Amino acid sequence: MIETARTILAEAVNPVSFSGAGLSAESGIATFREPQTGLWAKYDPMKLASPEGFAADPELVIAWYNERRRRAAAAQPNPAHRALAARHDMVHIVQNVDDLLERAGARDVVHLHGSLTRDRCSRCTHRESVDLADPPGLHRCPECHGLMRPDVVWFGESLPRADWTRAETAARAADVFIVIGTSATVYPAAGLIDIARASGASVVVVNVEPGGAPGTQLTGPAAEIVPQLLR
Ligand code: BV8
Ligand code: ZN
Repeated sequence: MIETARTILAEAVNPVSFSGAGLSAESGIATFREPQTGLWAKYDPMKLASPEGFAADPELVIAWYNERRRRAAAAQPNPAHRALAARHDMVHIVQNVDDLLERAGARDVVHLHGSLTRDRCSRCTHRESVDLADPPGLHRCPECHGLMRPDVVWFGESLPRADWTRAETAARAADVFIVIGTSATVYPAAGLIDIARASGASVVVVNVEPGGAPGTQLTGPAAEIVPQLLR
């Protein structure tokens, strides 16, 4: 299958990548499907990653994000991040909020769901960059005194318009859409696969689990498959 996919890619004029938590799994960053480990095992990410969760217990939500920030800071880009980052001809659309693709050298990354590397005010447009290795605790906006929160998209929140537009445009223009390490369950992000296919793109799926989104299936870990696919 890898040869079929490599042929498809060799002929591609406008390949685009679309990835989820599986891209960073081999860097040691837990995916959403895995049960949260340790302290967080008793919490539901769907609740913590929501405005309701933050309103109910802002300290807990900030502690969860800061734990994830520290893990992201300690993690290293894996060979899949590096193979993607080397392809400056490709737009990389990610659902992940870590910065491993950027740390691998990628320049054109579209974060559909925001980034752990920034905080934003829950009331005004004030934003701050965050040192993932040493993130601040719960604190207030210096401009309006609103609570600062991670600059990520929570469940029930709409995606940043500019990022969505860039991703949708890229999916429509793609002739090959490489779907890496995602369960394709969260919308509207997962809808990009249908948009790409409807616009005539060939879909190549890299996932440890067979099945999932229809397309050329490359079953195996991203850190092994993606470098072979893109070399
Ligand atoms: C919106 C940022 C509306 C935060 C994330 C019912 C109730 C409430 C809401 C909804 C509902 N039905 C639908 C919705 C909408 C909801 C949604 O889709 N829910 C789903 C669960 C049904 N969507 C939203 O709420 C979105 N907003 O709709 O707003 C609106 C509209 C207009 C105006 C106002 C409002 C916002 C969704 C964004 C949520 N934020 N992340 C944070 O990270 O903390 S989502 C988060 O979960 C990720 O970003 C990602 O998108 C998703 C997890 O998916 P994956 O990345 O795929 O990870 P997962 O663990 O699921 O899968 C890993 C895959 O990798 C697996 O397939 C596995 O096999 C594979 N894998 C593992 N290891 C490897 C591997 N593959 C290769 N190699 C490996 N080594
Ligand atoms: Zn503010």
